[in-house]
Amino acid sequence: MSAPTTNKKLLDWVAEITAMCTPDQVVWCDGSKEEYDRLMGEMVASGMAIKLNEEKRPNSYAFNSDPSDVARVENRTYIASVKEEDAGPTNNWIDPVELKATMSELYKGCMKGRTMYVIPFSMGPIGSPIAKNAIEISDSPYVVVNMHIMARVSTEVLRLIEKNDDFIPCLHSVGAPLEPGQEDSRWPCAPIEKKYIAHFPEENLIWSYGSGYGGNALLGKKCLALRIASNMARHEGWMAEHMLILRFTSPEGKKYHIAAAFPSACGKTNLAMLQSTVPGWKVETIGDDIAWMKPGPDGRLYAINPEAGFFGVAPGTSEASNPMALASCARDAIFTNVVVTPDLDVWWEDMGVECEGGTDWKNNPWKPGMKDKDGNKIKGAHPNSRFTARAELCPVICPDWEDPAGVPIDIFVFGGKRTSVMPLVHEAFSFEQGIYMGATASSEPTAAALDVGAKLRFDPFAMTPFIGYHAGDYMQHWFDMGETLGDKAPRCFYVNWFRKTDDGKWLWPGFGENSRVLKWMCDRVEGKVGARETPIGLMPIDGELTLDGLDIPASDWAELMKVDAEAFKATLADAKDYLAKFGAKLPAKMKEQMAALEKRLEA
Ligand code: SAT
Ligand code: MN
Repeated sequence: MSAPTTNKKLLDWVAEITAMCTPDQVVWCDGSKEEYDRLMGEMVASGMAIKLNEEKRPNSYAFNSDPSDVARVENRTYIASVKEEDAGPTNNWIDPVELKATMSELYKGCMKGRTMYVIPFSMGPIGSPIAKNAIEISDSPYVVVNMHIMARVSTEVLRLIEKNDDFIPCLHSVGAPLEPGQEDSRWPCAPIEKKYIAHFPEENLIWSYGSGYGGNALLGKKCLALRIASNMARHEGWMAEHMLILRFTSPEGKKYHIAAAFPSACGKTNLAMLQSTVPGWKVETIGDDIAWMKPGPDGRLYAINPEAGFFGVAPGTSEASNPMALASCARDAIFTNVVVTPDLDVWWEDMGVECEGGTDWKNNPWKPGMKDKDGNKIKGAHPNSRFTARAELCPVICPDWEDPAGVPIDIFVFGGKRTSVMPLVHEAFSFEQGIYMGATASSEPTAAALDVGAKLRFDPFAMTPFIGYHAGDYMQHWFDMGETLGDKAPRCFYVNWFRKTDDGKWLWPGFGENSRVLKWMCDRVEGKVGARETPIGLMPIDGELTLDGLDIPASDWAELMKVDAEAFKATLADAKDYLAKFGAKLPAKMKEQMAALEKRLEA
């Protein structure tokens, strides 16, 4: 196949990788439907993909991964900056020269017997001033079809690369060369000790080896749009954040844009597609995972969703929890590691529908309630099984979700999962206190035996595994952005949907009812409601956060709104311990925030 570009930089890079990886052939991708259908056809023929029932799940496919390759591998993920101190305490570091030597050895001949795909893609609407052009080279056809959904794969990107002579190179191999005559496995990958997810921030370069799953392999997502982009953003004066973006519109038609950061398993995708229970107020989705934000000409912060699809966790997605996500994958979707039913549809735990059985994610016959030899229930779908769905199919996708200029952010929301202490909602006194809230976002350790007695788990801005440089410098970048934005900075709030009573009952109904909290935030922005000052921030005045139609006893509400100064002192002490690991890079402004909070709690 002759190369469909004249860009020398790109041709040289492709030639260099071809010589190193020695694929049987090189295919330049164009993102067309024809290409998608052809690759799916080939994968169905090879047994890697299952074509689902055309009536029930049109144009959709299921895949099962190798049981060793089911999620991101954080302990094999590296920020290979030239200086170790630039990777900081939240990242693994290897000297880039050493890591390149190790990985080059692995890459040598690694695509033997395979096709090498060259995938031109844009993160963000093609040509948007906030978007980035990139090329992923991969030997996985599964990666190609997923990239078709998650990014904008197009030859138009080649035209932009020719014009700007610039792209972000992303190299990926599953790390499983084939000898002549050797039968391929259904999900080729390399053993864990050979997996590397490597980032070279000084070169804006990504090298991934050995895994075919999710963020390890779809390099536009966490590797580019968060780790590499966060580092570019800090130098270029913008922000790459692990945030959903939504539009919340009032009955009068006033639009508010909210960006929210939550650690995993806190319902980010559900909030992004929330169905409002506040009469007349409506949520529209712009993104469910990543926000790229830049100050606009009017000095406000404008956000785009760099992705084109959702790579959502399947288990727990139901008509009750997130009907909009279900609708998004009703057709044209890819499912990985779910149950395939005898009528060739999909199923997963807590989907809210009965299942008689089928083939589980390990390709074994499966029935609900089945137990292993130790008497433990066997799950049909892997807990990290996923749907890959086109954002445009989401029934509540915002009409402006692809606006190249982005949407102006009014509100930042931070949060974590805490069954006690943290109230339902509080607002920061200032943007700088908002940064403190984001930086100390925390969740309780799980009930797993090893965690008993453990301290809170901190996950600053839900970015711990995704900050592509020193986390102290990252926090300083937030303060710098605050200075740039001045009084145009978004208002900051902290929420906790997960409070429980002492006997384990949820205090707050959650899901669609969370819209009541969002409405209170918009009323605050609008100056329609006041707030009561507490040591930790500004909180709703009773009656001003609407509870109409909810059956919440006054005592439960009091509990949801309680600020226990002693408990907060303990949380602050934990936060100080955690932040100590940033050493001299902990911003002075963060220390000021901690001292001010301490003083307010003592008063
Ligand atoms: O596998 S991904 O990194 O894309 C999803 C996730 O872990 O959040
Ligand atoms: Mn995520």
